[in-house]
Amino acid sequence: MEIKTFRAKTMQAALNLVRKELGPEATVLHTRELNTGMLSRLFKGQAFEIAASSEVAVPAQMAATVAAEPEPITSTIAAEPSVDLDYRARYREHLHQQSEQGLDELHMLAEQFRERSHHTPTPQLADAMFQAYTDMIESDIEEHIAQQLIERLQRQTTWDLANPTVVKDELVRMLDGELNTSGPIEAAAGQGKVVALVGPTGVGKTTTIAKLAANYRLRENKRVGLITVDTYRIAAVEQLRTYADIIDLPMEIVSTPREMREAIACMSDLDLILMDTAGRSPRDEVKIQELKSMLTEAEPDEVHLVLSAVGGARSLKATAERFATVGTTSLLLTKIDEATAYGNLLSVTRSSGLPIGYLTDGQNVPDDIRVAQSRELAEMILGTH
Ligand SMILES: Nc1nc2c(ncn2[C@@H]2O[C@H](COP(=O)(O)OP(=O)(O)OP(=O)(O)O)[C@@H](O)[C@H]2O)c(=O)[nH]1
Ligand SMILES: [Mg+2]
Repeated sequence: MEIKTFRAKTMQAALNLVRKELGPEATVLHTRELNTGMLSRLFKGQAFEIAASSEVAVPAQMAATVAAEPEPITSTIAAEPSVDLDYRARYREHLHQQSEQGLDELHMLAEQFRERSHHTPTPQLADAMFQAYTDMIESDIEEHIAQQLIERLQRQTTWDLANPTVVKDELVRMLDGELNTSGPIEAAAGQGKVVALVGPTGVGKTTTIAKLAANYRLRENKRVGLITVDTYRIAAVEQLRTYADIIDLPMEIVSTPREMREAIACMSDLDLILMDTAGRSPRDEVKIQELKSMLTEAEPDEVHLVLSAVGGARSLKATAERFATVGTTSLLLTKIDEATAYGNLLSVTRSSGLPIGYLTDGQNVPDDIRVAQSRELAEMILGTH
């Protein structure tokens, strides 16, 4: 039996999600209001959760209980075949009432928000701000950042801030101005530019090296070499070698600082040397130090910290902080295709102060990579892309 959970700012919106995903016959198993505390409701906005299933048939007895008492019912409900249609009708009626009540409460909150604001040229102003604020929270932008952005917006007087579209555009413009991108790797002929990719395990370092190598070699006709310092796993070396063979690139395997010096010297007349490294847990201080001594030997021109966009803001920030010791110069964000919201990326760019170089959005080599653009990133982060 599959039970899915849906969340939205209103009960109606959550119900719509249920219908859209599971169809009109979906059975609602449980509803609850999130952020019920006054403060969390004010700052996170109102939110409702519905657990539903398209497979569960609720027994009559249990259904009666649900209709009378809409408390959480867990996935232990017996999947008996007797569907109580009357229950469904009554329960939908109940939800409908709840959703209307939910809307009233949302308006009440918007009213309170408006009263708190010192700059309210029109009554709609706070509504538009409130909407923008809750949208940002839904896009996983951290609360303190969302508050700060709203405050910055409120200080602007030249814009029609009662208009939600203007508010959105203005937020995009603000983030576009704030986000720093580094542009593509510049690989001048014969300069032997060394670019290392570092990061936690499994984030896509090797795959991204292959994408970069293939693009620079096959599309830009650059002379590219590969170095791998990932000698901990035989499979890791083989993975890179497979790509090196397909793209027809020289590859060196390095396991000591001396070998590193030799490998770099050997490839120094190429245009670009891409260096793959072993995934490191940001908590493993010893391994991070090992990586640091290898990189000290290689003296890379650029060190891209590869981070999966699926990670939460806190863990991304902590990872960037730990890897800063190896001399990271930019961020490379992978698995953009797997993430559902991108507010976390704003947190890590702010905390690390590093520019963003590339985004990758799939497993296909060499296609699923692009140079990061601040405008696109701003729209992604605000959920308007
Ligand atoms: N969906 C998606 N998958 C990706 C992306 N980039 C890499 N992957 C996949 O992520 C998995 C791990 O990729 P690797 O390139 O081996 O990751 P790594 O960072 O080199 O891993 P370690 O060397 O073990 O630390 C593979 O299945 C890749 O195909 C991406 O942008 N999107
Ligand atoms: Mg790897």
